[in-house]
Amino acid sequence: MIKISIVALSLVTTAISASDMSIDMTDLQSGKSAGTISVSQNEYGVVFTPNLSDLPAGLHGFHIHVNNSCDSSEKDGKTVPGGAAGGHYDPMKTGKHGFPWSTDNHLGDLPPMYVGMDGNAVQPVLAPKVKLADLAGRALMIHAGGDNHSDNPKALGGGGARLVCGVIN
Ligand SMILES: [Cu+2]
Ligand SMILES: [Zn+2]
Repeated sequence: MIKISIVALSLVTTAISASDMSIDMTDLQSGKSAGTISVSQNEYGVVFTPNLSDLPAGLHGFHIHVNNSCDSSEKDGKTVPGGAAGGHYDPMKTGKHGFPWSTDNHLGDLPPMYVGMDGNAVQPVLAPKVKLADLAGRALMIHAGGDNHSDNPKALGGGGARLVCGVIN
């Protein structure tokens, strides 16, 4: 009887430690908190569970960007909010934006983030190719526009400006 309880307890402990990395997300315009995204791994991939508010309703491009920074950068004399996060995480050097479940594109290409009419994002996103180990030292980025998972007609899914960002330590 005692042995069974110990096994049960260790299963619970494992379940907790494999989940609940929480990432603080910042609104790049205001510099204020937009909420958090908690991250966990299961047999199907990594699940990103947002708890975000005050965002424009609709679908937003959502990616892992390569650098562990949400700072602005300068491009052609203009300030780019979140620019220091760099491009989409692409360890295989594919140079291509695509679907979250195909292998010939950026590993950082995630399914889009859905924001409800109330401006809140609570719907979890499942990324089938990603492992927790891919996340450390990167940034999570939510874009102003959607994502067609292609470089046409616009590069990187066409999501445009960087809206919300969080560093993953
Ligand atoms: Cu992005
Ligand atoms: Zn991409």
